[in-house]
Amino acid sequence: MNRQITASTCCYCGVGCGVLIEHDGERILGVKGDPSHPANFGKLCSKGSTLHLTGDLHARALYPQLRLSKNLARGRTDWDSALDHAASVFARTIAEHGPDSVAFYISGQLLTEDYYAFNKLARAVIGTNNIDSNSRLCMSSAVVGYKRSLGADAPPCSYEDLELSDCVMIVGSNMAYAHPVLFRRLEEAKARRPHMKIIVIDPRRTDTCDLADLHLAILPGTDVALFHGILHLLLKEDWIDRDFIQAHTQGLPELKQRVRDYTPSRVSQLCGISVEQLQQCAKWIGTSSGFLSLWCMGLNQSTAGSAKNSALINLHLATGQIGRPGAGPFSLTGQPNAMGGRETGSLSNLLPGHREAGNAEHRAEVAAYWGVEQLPDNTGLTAIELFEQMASGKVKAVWIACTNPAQSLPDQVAVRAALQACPFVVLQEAFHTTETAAFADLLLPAASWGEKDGTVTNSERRISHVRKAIAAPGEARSDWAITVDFAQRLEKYLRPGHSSLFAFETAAQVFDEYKHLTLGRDLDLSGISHALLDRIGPQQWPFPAGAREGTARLYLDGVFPTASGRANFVADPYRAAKEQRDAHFPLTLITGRLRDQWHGMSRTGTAAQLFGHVSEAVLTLHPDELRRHRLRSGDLIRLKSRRGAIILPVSSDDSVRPGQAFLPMHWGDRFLKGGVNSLTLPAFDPLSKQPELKHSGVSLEPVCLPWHLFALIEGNAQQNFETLRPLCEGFSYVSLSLTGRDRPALLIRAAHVSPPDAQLLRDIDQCLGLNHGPVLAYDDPQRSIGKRVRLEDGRITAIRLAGETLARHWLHNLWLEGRVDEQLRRWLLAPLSAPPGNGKPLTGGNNILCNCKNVSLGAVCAAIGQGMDLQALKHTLGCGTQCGSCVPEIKRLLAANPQPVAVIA
Ligand SMILES: Nc1nc2c(c(=O)[nH]1)N[C@H]1C(S)=C(S)[C@@H](COP(=O)(O)OP(=O)(O)OC[C@H]3O[C@@H](n4cnc5c(=O)[nH]c(N)nc54)[C@H](O)[C@@H]3O)O[C@H]1N2
Ligand SMILES: Nc1nc2c(c(=O)[nH]1)N[C@H]1C(S)=C(S)[C@@H](COP(=O)(O)OP(=O)(O)OC[C@H]3O[C@@H](n4cnc5c(=O)[nH]c(N)nc54)[C@H](O)[C@@H]3O)O[C@H]1N2
Ligand code: SF4
Ligand SMILES: [Mo]
Repeated sequence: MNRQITASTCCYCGVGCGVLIEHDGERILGVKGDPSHPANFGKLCSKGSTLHLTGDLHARALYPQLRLSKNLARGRTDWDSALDHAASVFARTIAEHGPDSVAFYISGQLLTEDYYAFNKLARAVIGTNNIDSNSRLCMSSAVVGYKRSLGADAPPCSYEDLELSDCVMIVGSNMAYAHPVLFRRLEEAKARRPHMKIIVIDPRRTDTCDLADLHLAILPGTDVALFHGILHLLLKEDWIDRDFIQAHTQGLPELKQRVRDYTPSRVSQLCGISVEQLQQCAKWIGTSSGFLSLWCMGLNQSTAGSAKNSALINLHLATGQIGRPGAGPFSLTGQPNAMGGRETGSLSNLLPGHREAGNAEHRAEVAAYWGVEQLPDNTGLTAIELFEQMASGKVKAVWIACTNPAQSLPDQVAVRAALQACPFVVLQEAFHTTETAAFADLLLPAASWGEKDGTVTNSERRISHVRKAIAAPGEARSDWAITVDFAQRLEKYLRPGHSSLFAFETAAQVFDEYKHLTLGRDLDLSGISHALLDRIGPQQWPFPAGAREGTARLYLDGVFPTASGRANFVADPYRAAKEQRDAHFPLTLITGRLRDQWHGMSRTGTAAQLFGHVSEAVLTLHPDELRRHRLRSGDLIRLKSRRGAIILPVSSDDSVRPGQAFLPMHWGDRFLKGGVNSLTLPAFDPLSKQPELKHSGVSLEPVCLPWHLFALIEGNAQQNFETLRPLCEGFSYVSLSLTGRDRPALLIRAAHVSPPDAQLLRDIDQCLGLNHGPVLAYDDPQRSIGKRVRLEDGRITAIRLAGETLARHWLHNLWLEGRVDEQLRRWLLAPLSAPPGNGKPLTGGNNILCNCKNVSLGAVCAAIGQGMDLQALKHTLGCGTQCGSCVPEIKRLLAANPQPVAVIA
């Protein structure tokens, strides 16, 4: 076998780590961190280091599929027929209803070249600004924040600043989970320079708080009040930089007026924190020599997202903490190329090169470069509006690429109705399994990680060359190539007789055309090419032609890209989140990330190992809330908002405050019936149009679902998923996950008011391989109880419990251990179902704390019980020694179980 290494980047988060892909030209065999990549210097987190285990081919979209009517199933077709059909439908729709009757909804996970091709297609060929991306759900408040406060959409800092700062404030970001490799860097910096203060501002006590000197658990949505309260104190104590303010800013007088009312006592009340905490926070910010802030979705995903961003940047302007090492407002980008999307103009209101679609001069510049008469001046639709207009019938054809809106947009009931109503839905996807795929009239298979060539920009403005290691499976093609091919076909209808605007043959050519649109702009990257990146490695923009290296920091001279050259203080008032808790919906639901899952789980959900840390969808509530609702951990409840309801188990966790609840964002309808975003609200920020995904008002209701189902089947998890999930559709509660490591299995839990008819259960058993062969079964139809286990080669290979499922933990564990004993045979053939141990979850839990070394929570707890400290745990169990993602959690366990003080005799 011919083993090769290809240097590329990780396809997950905006840290943008370099990876070395090990492959044989056909299959990817392993991944390692790239020691020479300046984003990670060889480190990877639990997601990056398991990339080669994800992306099961059974889940991949391999061939174009088309259906000619909504009530038909899609059938396989070829690329020519698929794209000809798409071009004719788009052309007809545009001819009959105008260019704004079609739309594109794309993604921060596309490469820069893909984005550029889509933009040129929408704006130059079709003449619509209806092109928006999932970055609308992610970064658009940061875009507005930077532009309003500083004049351009540019994070001014570098990762290195995390090491050079004296006070790092992490706001609405759970870096330990969402930007882990960067968090490791901060941990190391703090260990080296313990005087560095770390402040975390998050309603929940997350793993990120493990590093904090101060955690402000503010009430959800109150950040603007907090920042104004901090500025009030900075002004009062004279912890401001008068010279900087004088020379480089404007607008402080209005802001002073505004923050006068944000007194410590008022702010402490609004935010639910103590006056002392507020004062401590202001003091560290005001008196540190280098103040850096890092933020993410806790600020952006809010109806006050733009105000939150600018109120935070105000603090940097007041203290002059910008434009020097170790200082500055540093927005962490979520997706690997959300930055590239902003650069190429992939939000409806933007144009390539940080231009505005609403600016006539900008439109004329781009039109001239593209050689078209004009660009559209109609306002384009943003994500939420786009789906509203699909529902109302105004948008009649939509092209969705590299995003899964039937999982990730808020108010799913409305989103799914919109997708259903839209006459022509094209989906360009790497995986055929997503919730959105069910709505696609045309499914186009896309190449994915390891199979594509292009560039991405990470959070610190650093552009990396993403290299292809292997060919895409089946007939999957690169995104830019699909777009270019479609554009050429559409041009025949819309620009007959003109030469093509899409004469691209390689990704490098697309990049070279695009980069000239950045010439002379704030992000000027006209000096970069794929070849240059290969020669000198990843570079930070601006990188104008002739430059020898990139730019680490912006605004060193205090000159900002505004009309006056001065940065703006922004004096927005604090406005509460849209949905406050009330008598009907007494809890605030917060949504966010898990450590080992990525968004809708199309990729991470194919690797059983990544379910080891958190195995299923659970709502976490403060112990007081459980008591108030008379619930115990594990009980099923109906969680209701004004828009929808889902059923799932609760668990007790004092990291959320009373009055709040937390649910990971990852569980869509495939993994948890209904999906998380059935509950969330589509209300958005007036400037950034970013929806308030973080907070919704919810209530809990008890449910009475006496009939339970538990099933486990070893073997082809994806295939089993696809056959079994539809059979469960009629049950009220349905939750799927994978389990195991070397022998992965699909796990199903379901519950319903009454038993299903016997045929459905037989169908389920059929799929589980439990209708024949070496199966031990006990059925009591009278009581609707049944238990079946398949035994092969002395091991359990499938399990189905129906009626009641008390034995599930015990059986799951027997399966994990590959053990079969007499006790099992006796229990299986006995009429009563009570299992040995009475059905309690296994002590310490089977949950895998350390994914790299496969160390369970139970094992770590047992070792802590024996008196081990972190070093000893690392030494004996190996946990925390590889990617380090589990170290914060281990430290928390250690803190919760103080070691006995050694007594020296
Ligand atoms: N493991 C993993 N990593 C990822 C991703 C993933 O899916 N999985 N996705 C990537 C993407 S696209 C993104 S955008 C980032 C997101 O990265 P983060 O924004 O760090 O992640 P979240 O968990 O969504 O939200 C962060 C925190 O905001 C807090 N929060 C909620 N409301 C408020 C509030 O009103 N104020 C404040 N101050 N905080 C609040 C939540 O409690 C949560 O802990 O992660 C990226 N990295
Ligand atoms: N409740 C709640 N909802 C949220 C959030 C939240 O915090 N709370 N966060 C929001 C945020 S910040 C974000 S960024 C969104 C993310 O939401 P989505 O964009 O829906 O997330 P993904 O599941 O990553 O979708 C990317 C899709 O692209 C496919 N894909 C992978 N590689 C390729 C490729 O190379 N080409 C193509 N064409 N397809 C590919 C994947 O299979 C996947 O289905 O979710 C948002 N939704
Ligand atoms: S931190 Fe993890 S997920 Fe993010 S780019 Fe690096 S390896 Fe990938
Ligand atoms: Mo995101």
